[in-house]
Amino acid sequence: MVRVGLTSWSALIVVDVQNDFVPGGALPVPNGHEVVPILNRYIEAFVGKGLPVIATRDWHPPNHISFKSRGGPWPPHCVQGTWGAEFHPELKLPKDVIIVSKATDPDREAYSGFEGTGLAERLRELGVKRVFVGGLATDYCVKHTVLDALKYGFEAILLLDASRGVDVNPGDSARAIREMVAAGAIAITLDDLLVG
Ligand code: VGL
Ligand code: ZN
Repeated sequence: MVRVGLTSWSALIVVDVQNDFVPGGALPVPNGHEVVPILNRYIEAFVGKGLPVIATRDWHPPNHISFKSRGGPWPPHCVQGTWGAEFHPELKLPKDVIIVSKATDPDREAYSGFEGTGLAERLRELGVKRVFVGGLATDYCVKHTVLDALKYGFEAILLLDASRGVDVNPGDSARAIREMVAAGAIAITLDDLLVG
């Protein structure tokens, strides 16, 4: 068991828990809906300590470069303003959640919540040094968000129980977890959280 403290310089980053990424959506992550009740428990812990909660969302224009119509790998998903781009209805985001929209440029893919969003500066202004990251998908946006957090000098805690992967190729999620840990991330589950 790893024990990781919910210190006063911690923030939670909930990655892309949107209708299109759960079963029934346009680009479903297998069992993606399972992260919702677990993330709600993490959210409760952070809100209880008055710590910031950030929710990223994939927020594509209808002609985004990642869509098959433009030669990209994905079916259209998370198009700005559509039902599929809305947060999962059972995700209990606090009223003062910081929403970060990403991959809004039609001509650029952006898997990381830090890419082109100003998130690193925003976190620094809040005095954050440690980010806890969970959501969808482990092998894409969670991975790139965790790796960028480390690159920007934050401590990154990967929430294993609150993340699920696409696994386009079998083993992608397991490889992504190894890559994040090799880069310096600490992988935990809810039991490891020291709320204090
Ligand atoms: C994602 C594929 C395409 C993600 C976003 O949120 O992990 N994956 N766009
Ligand atoms: Zn996308």
